[in-house]
Amino acid sequence: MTDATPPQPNEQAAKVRVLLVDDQLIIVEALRRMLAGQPDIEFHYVTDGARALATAREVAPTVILQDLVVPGTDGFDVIRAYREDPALRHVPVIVLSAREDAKLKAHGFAVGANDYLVKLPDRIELLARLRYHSAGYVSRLERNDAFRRLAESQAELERANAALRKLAALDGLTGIANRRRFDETIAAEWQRAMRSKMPLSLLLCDIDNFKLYNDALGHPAGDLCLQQTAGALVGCLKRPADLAARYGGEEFAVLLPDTNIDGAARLAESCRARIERLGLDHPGAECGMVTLSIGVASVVPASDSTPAELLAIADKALYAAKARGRNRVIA
Ligand code: GH3
Ligand code: MG
Ligand code: MG
Ligand code: MG
Repeated sequence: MTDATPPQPNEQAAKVRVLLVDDQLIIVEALRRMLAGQPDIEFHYVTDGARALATAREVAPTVILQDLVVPGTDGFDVIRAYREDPALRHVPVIVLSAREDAKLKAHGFAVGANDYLVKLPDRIELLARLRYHSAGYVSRLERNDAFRRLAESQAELERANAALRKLAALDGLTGIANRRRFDETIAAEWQRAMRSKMPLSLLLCDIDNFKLYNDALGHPAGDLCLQQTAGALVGCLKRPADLAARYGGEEFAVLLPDTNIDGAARLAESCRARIERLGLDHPGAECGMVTLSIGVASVVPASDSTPAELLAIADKALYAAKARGRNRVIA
C-alpha cells in the first residue's frame, strides 16, 4: 500500500499516429490486427522503403516503426534521413527487427533510433511502447509550441514597449523631442563632451510676443504656429546628433554636440532667418509677423560643472535678445 493516488487512465488519450515501414505485407497485417480496436491509435504503413521519407512527411506520425531490412534501402540509412529532416527530426523511431542482436540494437540507437523491438512483438508491450514514445513526442511538441508562443508574445511586448518609449520622448503637439528627452540627452552629451573635451552648444529659442499671437488669432492658430516653428527648427539641423526639443510652452532648445560658439551662432542665425522667412502673419507684433529670439551658449564641460550652467548662460543670452528688441541672436 502507498499513499500515492494510482495513475488514472487518460480520459481522452492523445492520438497515436503510427507509421509502419515494412516491406512484408504479412507483417503489416499482423500489426494492423494488433492495433485494431484501439480508438487512440491511427495506423499507416508503407512497404516501399524508398517512399518511407515522403510518406512520413505526409502522415506526420507521432511514432515510426521501422523495419531494418527493406529491399532497396537500408533501414539505418532511412533512420539517418529522418534525423536530417527538419519535419521528422524529433519523431520517435522504434526499430522493428527480426533479429535479437545486441550489436544491431546498439547501431540502431547510434544512428538515432529511440527503441528496438523484435518481430513479432507482444501486443501489450507494443501498445505500451507506441503510447509511451508518442506521448513523449506530443508533449515535447506542445512544450515547444508553448515556448514559441511565449517568445512571440514577448517580442510583441518588446515592440510595443519600444513604440511607447519613442512616444514618451516626443512632444504631443509638435511631434519633436520633448523636455524629458532633452534632459536625458543633455545629461548624456554632457558626459560625452567631458570625456572628449569637445564643446557642447545650446540654443534657447523663444517665439516673440506669442501671448499677443494667441490673443489676436486664438489658441488653435497658436498651436499651428508652434507646429510650424518646430518643423522649421528641425529643418535647420545638419548633423544626426543635433537635437531640437520643445523646452516649454513657446520655447525650444537646440542641443549641438561637438559645436563651438561660432558654429552655434551661425546655426542660430539660420534658424532665426528661417522663421522670419516663414512669413507667418502676427497682427499683434510690431513687424507684423512671427519672429524668434535666440540665446546661444557653448562650453567645454568641466568635471565640476553641470548642464544647468549651460542652460543659465543660454537663458541670459535669450533675455538679452528680448531686451534688445527681439528677433535676434545673442551669443
Ligand atoms: P516674449 O516675446 O517676451 O517671449 O513674449 P511672449 O508673449 O511670447 O511670452 P509669454 O511668456 O508672456 O507668453 C507665452 C505664451 O505662450 C503664453 C501662452 O499662452 C502661450 N503658450 C504656451 N504654450 C502654448 C501652447 O501649447 N499653445 C498655444 N497656442 N499657446 C501656448
Ligand atoms: Mg523487411
Ligand atoms: Mg517664453
Ligand atoms: Mg515668447
